Amino acid sequence: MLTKINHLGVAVTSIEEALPFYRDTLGMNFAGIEEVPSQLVKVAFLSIGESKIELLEPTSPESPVAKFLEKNGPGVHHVAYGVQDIEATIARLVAGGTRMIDTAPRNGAHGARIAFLHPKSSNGVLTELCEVHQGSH
Ligand code: CMX
Repeated sequence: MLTKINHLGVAVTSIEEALPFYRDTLGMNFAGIEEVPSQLVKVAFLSIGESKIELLEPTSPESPVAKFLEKNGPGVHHVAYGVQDIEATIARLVAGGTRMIDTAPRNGAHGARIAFLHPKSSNGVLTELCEVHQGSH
């Protein structure tokens, strides 16, 4: 069902301020910034080998990431798993009693189709399913 960890999401108050640590101090490859209006966030992508980090900066006080920062401060926000068939994975999770935030996929950054599980159903870890197609990240 899951193929690998696709990325870790890290909530930051400012991508501009956080980026030098990941890009310059850790030496990760910086692949650009994209706004995801449906999630009210701006996202910076960094990679090292197969592994990716997304820095998430809220674009509105209504953003889930703004609420997370208010409550917890900056830090790890979610774990995203790659899946081959997101509809089938959602259906399997729902059938098993998992509480989903998204019962239908929505568009994430880089053309991926994504869906979040509720952290109450995943031991307090906000969990994302991520169906990525060839040519996107
Ligand atoms: N990790 C773990 N727990 C989280 C969390 C996170 N990232 N965000 C919220 N929670 C917890 C809260 O601590 C709270 O727990 P308690 O009830 O024990 O206090 C509970 O979830 C409800 O949180 P809330 O602050 O009251 O906020 P909301 O109910 O308004 O929203 C949630 C919570 C998870 C439904 C919402 O944040 C959401 O829909 N998240 C998914 C979408 C998202 O985060 N998008 C940004 C990522 C963009 C991308 O990668 O593309």
